[in-house]
Amino acid sequence: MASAVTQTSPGGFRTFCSLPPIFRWRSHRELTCLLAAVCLLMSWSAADQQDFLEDFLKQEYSLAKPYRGLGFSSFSQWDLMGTAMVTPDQVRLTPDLQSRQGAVWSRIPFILRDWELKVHFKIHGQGKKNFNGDGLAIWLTKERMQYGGGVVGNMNQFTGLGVFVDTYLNADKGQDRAFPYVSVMLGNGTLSYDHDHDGRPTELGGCSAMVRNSIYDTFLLVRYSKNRLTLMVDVDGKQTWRECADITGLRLPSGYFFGASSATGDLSDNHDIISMKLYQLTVLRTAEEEEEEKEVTIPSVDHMEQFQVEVQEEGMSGVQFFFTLLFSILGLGVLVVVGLIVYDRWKQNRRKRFY
Ligand SMILES: [Ca+2]
Repeated sequence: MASAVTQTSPGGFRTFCSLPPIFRWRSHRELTCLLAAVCLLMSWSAADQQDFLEDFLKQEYSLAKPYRGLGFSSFSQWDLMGTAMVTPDQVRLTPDLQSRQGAVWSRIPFILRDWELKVHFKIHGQGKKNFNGDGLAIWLTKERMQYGGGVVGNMNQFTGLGVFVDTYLNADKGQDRAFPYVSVMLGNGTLSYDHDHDGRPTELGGCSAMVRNSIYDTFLLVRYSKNRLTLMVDVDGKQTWRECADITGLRLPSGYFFGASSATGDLSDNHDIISMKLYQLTVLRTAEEEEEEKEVTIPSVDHMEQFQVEVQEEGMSGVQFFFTLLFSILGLGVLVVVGLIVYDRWKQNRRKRFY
């Protein structure tokens, strides 16, 4: 899973086919081997999704330099909120100052089935280790441009996916894991993110990642295909993806919005998004898989009861009940009167015919 970008090397194919240098094939067999190798290489890059083809990049869902018109132009696909500001090198969600909140949100509802989001970000500040906060989050949610909900610059009880890069340990008992900590949560509109416990009660998976004040470029990768969500990190300057979370049976409706947000409290950091690049993946499905992947309207994770939301019929309030009863009685009264009039006329007509 977390194999390296550099691991997709054609060396194995050469051995298998005993090929001479690529452009000097002499026989039909060698040409077939070369074509097979090329096809396999391409399927590797699609299957492992380590080596992106530019063809898959979807500009309309991506945020990258030079951020032209971002946040103010009607042509931009993104909106800024709170303290977020654009500089030539990054979108700074918060500066290294106390009590700031900022976000950037896509304007376009997201409808692709199989995708990867590669996020290049940077968290840095003056504070010493453990005297910084609070982190940033990446979103794919039904709601957008919400403010002040206490969840890393977004609302609580969100509907959809949240990936948190938590740089400050809030919980008393958290010594079993190192911070910063990256984690995934799926909100269904009723679940709450527990900030005081670093989101642990609703966490689906996660890992420690030393992303703060790093000398290396730091990246996150979120992949979603066939109801499986994989989260990977590349934070050690090795240009390899390390698996962080892998969740199967995760059902995510379409039409949601990508976003990134951040918040500082008493402690602070600069939280920068350098790019968010969305890649469409080409994935083949069997008929059974198609059947299995029915469209959903509420996010859920299979075999996890806390993620099943009963859609309840809204009950009538007292006032609604009173008026329903009143109009029913009035309606019935009108019907009775009309009925009596019709009956009376019918009787009169009948009498006239007899006389
Ligand atoms: Ca925290």
